[in-house]
Amino acid sequence: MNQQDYIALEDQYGAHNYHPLPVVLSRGQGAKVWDTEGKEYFDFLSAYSAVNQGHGHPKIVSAMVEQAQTLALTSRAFYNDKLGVYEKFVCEYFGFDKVLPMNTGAEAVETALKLCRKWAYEKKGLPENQAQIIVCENNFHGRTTTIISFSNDETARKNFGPYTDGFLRIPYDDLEALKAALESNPNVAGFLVEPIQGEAGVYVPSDGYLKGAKALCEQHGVLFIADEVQTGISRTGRRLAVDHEDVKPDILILGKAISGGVYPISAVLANDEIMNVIKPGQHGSTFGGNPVAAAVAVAALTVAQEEKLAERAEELGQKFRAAISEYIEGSKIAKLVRGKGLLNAVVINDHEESETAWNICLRMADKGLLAKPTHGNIIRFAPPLVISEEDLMKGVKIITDTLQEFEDEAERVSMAEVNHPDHVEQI
Ligand code: IF1
Repeated sequence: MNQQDYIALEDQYGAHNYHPLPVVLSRGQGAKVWDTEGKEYFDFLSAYSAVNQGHGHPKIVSAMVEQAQTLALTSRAFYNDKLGVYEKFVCEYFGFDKVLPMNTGAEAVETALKLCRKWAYEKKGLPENQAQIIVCENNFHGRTTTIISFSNDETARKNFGPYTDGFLRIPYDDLEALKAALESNPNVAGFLVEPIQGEAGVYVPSDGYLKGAKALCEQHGVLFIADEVQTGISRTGRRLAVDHEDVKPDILILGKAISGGVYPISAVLANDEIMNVIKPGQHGSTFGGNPVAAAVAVAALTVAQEEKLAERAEELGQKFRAAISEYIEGSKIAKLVRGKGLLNAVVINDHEESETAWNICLRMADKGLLAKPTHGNIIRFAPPLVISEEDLMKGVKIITDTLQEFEDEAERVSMAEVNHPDHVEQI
């Protein structure tokens, strides 16, 4: 089968809930992936930051294979010899009393919301069914019915109603708005926030925002819930993005790279006074905390630590932004680069519905670099954190060469317009 055949299969038999770049991948190693015809690419998406440790990491893969050959799934109806070991490891790693293991990011967000509400009724004493959770505009926390209920992305939520109640939405990166919401609503149980908004276009809040938000939550006896599904596990140059401001969330949500991308694993961490409100039968999952997941997560977190991935992300991220900024200074097509660590985005100087960012991604793929637009005019760049500096800089060259080609083409079109306005109009 050739690439078109594979694409045709997905097109015919798969639901059309994605719009992939026309690249068919069949192998990955470290920061590189290869398509079915053997063409090599730098992976600057990392499966939306799930593959921080690089494709096919031998320690993570062998932990998975060995455990799958030994015992894969018991359900939580019985104890197993891997779960407790992982739970102790992850709690000590992030400094919490307890963890609740789940599988996907959205499930972990749901878990955090349930935990927060239950805590609010049983510990804070809110009247039953009145708890409110504050969320931010342009949030992205997953795809479940409840989560999309508090999204303001019409594509994600339209015609999936009726929606779940109990959420208040305020502007992101706005402490005054948070303060006002907390002061005017006595029934607030928690504040759910992404330390950097990923889907919104790698929107980094002002310095001090997370610290200020945590302080306001503390003042009002409200739980600060950090969704680090995308920003966690060393991606932004610290173990967690909240570490940049020394903020300790009351509830921490992890997913994606806690498995190194080989297996769906997510986790919710909290201290006893919160986590202990959940009793047997009140929450769970068939696969959550299974032996393969437990072994994989220990290996993936160990790799992040041993290979100093946070330090690498910090250092390489600065080099990436410096190189791209230098190019952007003289650029008409790229407006700015922003991000932290190796979670970055370039904003294209065009309106949100334009095809420019998509076309740039197609051209970069031709040249051997994979990235994806978000919101039409923003391109996210998030390579695996194990990428070598040399490969990162080769990636930068592909990005800037491609942008330059688009500048030159735009220039030619506008010159043609000046010289032959009628001719251009016909095109
Ligand atoms: C899709 C973006 C990334 C997340 C945060 C929870 C989840 C996610 C902060 C849910 C998931 C994804 C899922 C993927 C696209 C994607 C994404 F473009 F939307 F922003 F990563 F960049 N919290 N993010 O970012 O985790 O249930 O998927 O395991 O198409 O939905 P999940």
